[in-house]
Amino acid sequence: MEEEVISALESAGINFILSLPCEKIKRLIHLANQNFDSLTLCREEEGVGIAAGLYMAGRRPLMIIQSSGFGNCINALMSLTFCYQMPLPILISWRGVYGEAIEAQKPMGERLPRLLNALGIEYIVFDGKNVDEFENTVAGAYEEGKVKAILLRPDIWTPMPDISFPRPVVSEKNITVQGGGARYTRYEILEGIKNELAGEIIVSNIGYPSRELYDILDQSTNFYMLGSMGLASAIGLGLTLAGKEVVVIEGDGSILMNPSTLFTAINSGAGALTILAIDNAAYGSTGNQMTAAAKADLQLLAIAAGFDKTFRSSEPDEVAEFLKAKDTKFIHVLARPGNANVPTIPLKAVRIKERFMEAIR
Ligand SMILES: Cc1ncc(C[n+]2csc(CCOP(=O)(O)OP(=O)(O)O)c2C)c(N)n1
Repeated sequence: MEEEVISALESAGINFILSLPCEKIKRLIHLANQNFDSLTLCREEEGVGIAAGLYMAGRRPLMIIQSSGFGNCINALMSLTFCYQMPLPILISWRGVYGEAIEAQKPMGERLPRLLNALGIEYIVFDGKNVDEFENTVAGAYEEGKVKAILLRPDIWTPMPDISFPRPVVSEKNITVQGGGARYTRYEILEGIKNELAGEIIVSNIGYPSRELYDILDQSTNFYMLGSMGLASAIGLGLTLAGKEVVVIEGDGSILMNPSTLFTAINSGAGALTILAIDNAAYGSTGNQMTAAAKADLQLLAIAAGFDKTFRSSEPDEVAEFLKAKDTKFIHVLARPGNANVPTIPLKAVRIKERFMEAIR
């Protein structure tokens, strides 16, 4: 069965697998990872962002997750994939039904078809016999630019022994980071590094970061996030995995929503992903409510995730210097809370996507 599914994915043109495992389909995931470029996720939601980045840079990703994990990506699917009209086929290991033994799988699994209907996501159930329908559904997601789900019956898969591997040794790190105060607002920092950002592929965070960037330096290589809070780094990672050099303009609140993506990025071996974390210790775009970053250290978080190159500064000139190298790094920029008085971005989501894809081709 697994081999048939793999060849159907190949025929449908899939070339990148993003997965978070389910025990029922472990052989399928194992084979998918062997047969395609692949990445194991820390959280399903980030997979939606990574898939968006991969797609916009010309790849054809597919996600393989469990029904519980579908619950972890609903807003991302609506405010990113659906809103920007991007394709994404998702194989969902359908738990909670077919004599499920684990009680906690039932509430989500039993409601999954109704949930998909409510979200306007087309789906089929794969029972092992409808391989053609399976392949058409996967290919159809790309032909129609839509999210499509395939619910995988749990009782059709071949068992497989657990994987075993030696536990890697954790590297010891000699860590010193510098403190320092914040002098400038996000807008002042973006304006101060404008020349370094010109011509770069940029993913910019939801809310004022995107509005301010649009005001300072609108360019077709800017991908403005209009929703999907917490996915800026994931979208940047997807683009990087497709070979692009990317600068992500992040926020502290957004990093704290999906800190896992820092870990996924390093685990992926991503090439040239710069995360510019503008840390104003606040949810700036919603009125400067203080975030947990006020008592934490995002640079240390990046080091913990495995970033070898991290920097901290509050000075735009210094940040501009850090930006010069085209490699994977985390730049922790300390900023004062505050938003510039700039209008919302007048571009529609689909227009942002189309001109971005055209520009980075
Ligand atoms: C899932 C979700 N939760 C909450 C919001 C509302 N929201 C939009 S932007 C934002 C603040 C983002 O803060 P941060 O990442 O620190 O960036 P800043 O605006 O401070 O630059 C919030 C809470 C949202 N759009 N989506």
